[in-house]
Amino acid sequence: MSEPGGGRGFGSSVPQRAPWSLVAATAALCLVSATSVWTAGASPMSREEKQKLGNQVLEMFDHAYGNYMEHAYPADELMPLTCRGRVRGQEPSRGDVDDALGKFSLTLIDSLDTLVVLNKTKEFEDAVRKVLRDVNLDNDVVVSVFETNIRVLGGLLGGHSLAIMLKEKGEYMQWYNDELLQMAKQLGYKLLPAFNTTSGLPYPRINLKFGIRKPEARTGTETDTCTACAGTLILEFAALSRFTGATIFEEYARKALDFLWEKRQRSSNLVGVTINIHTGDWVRKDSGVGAGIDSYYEYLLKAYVLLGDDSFLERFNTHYDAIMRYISQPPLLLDVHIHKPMLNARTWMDALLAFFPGLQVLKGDIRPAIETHEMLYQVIKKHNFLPEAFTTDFRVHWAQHPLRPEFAESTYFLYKATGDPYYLEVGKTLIENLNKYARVPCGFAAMKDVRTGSHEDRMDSFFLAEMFKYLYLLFADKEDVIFDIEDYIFTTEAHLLPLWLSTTNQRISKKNTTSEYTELDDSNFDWTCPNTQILFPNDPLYAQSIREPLKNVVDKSCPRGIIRVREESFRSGAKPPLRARDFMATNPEHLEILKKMGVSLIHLKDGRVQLVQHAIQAASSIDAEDGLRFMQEMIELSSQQQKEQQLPPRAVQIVSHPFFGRVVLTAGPAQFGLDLSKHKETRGFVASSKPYNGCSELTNPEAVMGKIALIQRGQCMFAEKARNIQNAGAIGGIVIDDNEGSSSDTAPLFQMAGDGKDTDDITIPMLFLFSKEGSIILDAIREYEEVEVLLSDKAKDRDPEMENEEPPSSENDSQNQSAEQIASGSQEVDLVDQESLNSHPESLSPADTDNAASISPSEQNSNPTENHETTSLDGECTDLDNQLQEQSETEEDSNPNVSWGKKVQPIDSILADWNEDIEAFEMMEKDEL
Ligand code: DMJ
Repeated sequence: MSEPGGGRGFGSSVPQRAPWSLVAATAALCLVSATSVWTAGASPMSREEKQKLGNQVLEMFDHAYGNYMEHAYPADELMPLTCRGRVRGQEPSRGDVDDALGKFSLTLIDSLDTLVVLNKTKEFEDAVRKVLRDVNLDNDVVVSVFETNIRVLGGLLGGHSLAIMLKEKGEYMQWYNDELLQMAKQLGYKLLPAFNTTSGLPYPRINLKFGIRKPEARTGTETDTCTACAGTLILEFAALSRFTGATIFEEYARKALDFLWEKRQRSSNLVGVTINIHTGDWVRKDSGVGAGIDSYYEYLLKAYVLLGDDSFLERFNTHYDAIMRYISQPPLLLDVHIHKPMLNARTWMDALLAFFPGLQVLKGDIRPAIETHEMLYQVIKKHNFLPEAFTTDFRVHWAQHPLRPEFAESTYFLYKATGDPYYLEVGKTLIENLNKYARVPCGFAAMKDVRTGSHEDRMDSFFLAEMFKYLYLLFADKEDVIFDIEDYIFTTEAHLLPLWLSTTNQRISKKNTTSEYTELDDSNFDWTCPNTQILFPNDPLYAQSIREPLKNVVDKSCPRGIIRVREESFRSGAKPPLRARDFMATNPEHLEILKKMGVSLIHLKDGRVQLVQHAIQAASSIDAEDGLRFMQEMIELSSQQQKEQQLPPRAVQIVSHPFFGRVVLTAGPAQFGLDLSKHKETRGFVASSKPYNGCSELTNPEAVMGKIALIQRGQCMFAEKARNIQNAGAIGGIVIDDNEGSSSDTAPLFQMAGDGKDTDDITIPMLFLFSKEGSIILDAIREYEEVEVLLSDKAKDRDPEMENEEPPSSENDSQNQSAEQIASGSQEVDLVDQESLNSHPESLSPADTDNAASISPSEQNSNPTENHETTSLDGECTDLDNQLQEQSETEEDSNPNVSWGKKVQPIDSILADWNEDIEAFEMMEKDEL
């Protein structure tokens, strides 16, 4: 076992112990030398260009931070569309995502060390004073322990780390006397009651004022937490212990990590997504590197770097080996089951896994990092941002994008590792897309739907904590940062902790950690600093040569074709006796088969049918397994069905001054009037109709003539409103919800149904806005009088002329139950989910009602593509390739900004490329669970 690291001192080298740790420390010393060996490949970027981009990042940060401080502070977050602060309790609840908000000026604290990285020392000094003056950590609010740790505790510690660095330099922060650290300690003590479980795993939530147990706490009844939630504490808690000398924090975080390690699945060495904090049983047994697990792995490796404890590296390496064996299917990273790791648990990936290439750089495993990063970049090029989830054939699964920084983080680390200017170009694209699609007059707005370009009224604090740091550092030379970034490690929220902590207050004895490391075979693991000569064996085009074969992976993928199937995961020749797609609830033979498989069918009052499996009731274990397979298929079909029923949202884009297309609102479509899909759009000034409900002949036809009429929802059918405004000469209509406070951020969109009669007479486009989005237009009218909007299916690029006019403003998962869960207990599938029937009940047409009642699994799969996909594989791949090409061309036509090429790879070559996968896919089609 090696000794912990070197002494304190800025500019001194990182710990002088295991040379391996040199690369782990953000690839600081070893990999950075690759920058200087780079000689060819993508065109190098000039110093001027890098500086220009760096300055652009600074201006963007000012826009985001300035607007937060001006319009939101002291609230936790900025709502950039309505230009105000998000105060918990005053806005409709968004569920778990609100648990990050503790009424403690979250964004300010999360931004502290970003200010120093971006060389805004004066602003940092002001911000620290504000935190000390204004922030209260004793609010009666239930917050997430995980989020509070990484954002607030991490933010305070990052702020403290840089405050003492600045003080030592002698110019700024001379008055500082560890006040941020005292606050961090106070917060640390507030979080400790969460660890009062027999396992040592923390409760997921805590009341900042009342803790866990007190009746006023309103929390403490939870039984489960996510692995990342329990396993992402060690950096902040250990730093707190080492800074203050109070060892209890590091002890608690270590104990939680020890427990997770003990509970890893022993044959696969993987961990599940959620765990019972009392029993230690895995609640969700699917395992990946994204949501729910991500930073657990990150913290094992980084804990080794920061604390110099080899046991963390051994654990990380053991998990990493398992990840590369089971989850990594280059360029994909796909979830598997911890007990059956050869079995994929889903066919989509989430955006959080985009941090993983960065972690692989830290580990020194560059090739798979380059591959996955390139795949992600192609998804981004297609949709401008990484959707929250996307399928293995790179289609959007969840369309939101809350301005997550993970991809920028990996881009930064890959640039550090390879020195390849390609990654600078990638960063430039990220900057352009943020400015083009997410920038609004009052900050940057999360994307509600990357396909339409519509926004959510939300700018998360991690956008300031992480995105701007990584983008700035990507283009910065050493002299552009006022301290040596390589003396620090980034936490998962990109807060900076100094590496000298490894030798400070090391009073935590290793007796607290498990002692079984001797059992582990670590012969595969490299304990030496990766040599850049080996990483890039005299070949400056190394990274490019890895990326090149992946260039068309997104455009030309054969749907699901690149899932590697592990043949041993299937019983030979096994397939469920009844495929979900063939099932008919009225067929007695099918019902008999269901019974044998332990699946019962429940007819619900509303006409839906529900399937429930009790494995124990199956005729045999083989039948139980068949039942499990059938249920999994049914879940997939049901989810597909729900998606197909959902009409994509439409966009209302405000194009007049001062918005210039920058604000895009999510709107619901109508089942009548002009269909805005497929490139159709209507542009015009808006005018309120009189009467506002539009339920009778308008009394102000002159005001709405040739304009887009605003009408309030309620009191008559949507179609009636449409006819009245059309008769008055309106060229379109926007119905605004009369339920105050409603928003597409929190309520499901629906389509406005007709009135059950023929609606062919309605020819103007009609869209629906919830009240919050509607009030953005109403406020704009009040302020600017003339407000012009564009109604379409997808936000259009801003008018270049307008861009010239206006310089950038400087003012300021239920369906992922694991196989084991199903086998051991029961699972249910609703064939038709009420919420996905998107015609609003207020005016549900008879046709919709019929449709809802008659949906059955056998009808639902009548789509010839789907049937084709599962029957004839070779033909399928060819056909799907053509379909994808068509789809790709259509999207390209509709969006001039889409930059992926039309270069058509010969079909033979695609087939050759994927031959192996096609065979595997064929196997999967026979036996897929
Ligand atoms: C950040 O808060 C942290 O990086 C966390 O680990 C997961 N991701 C969010 C931002 O996407």
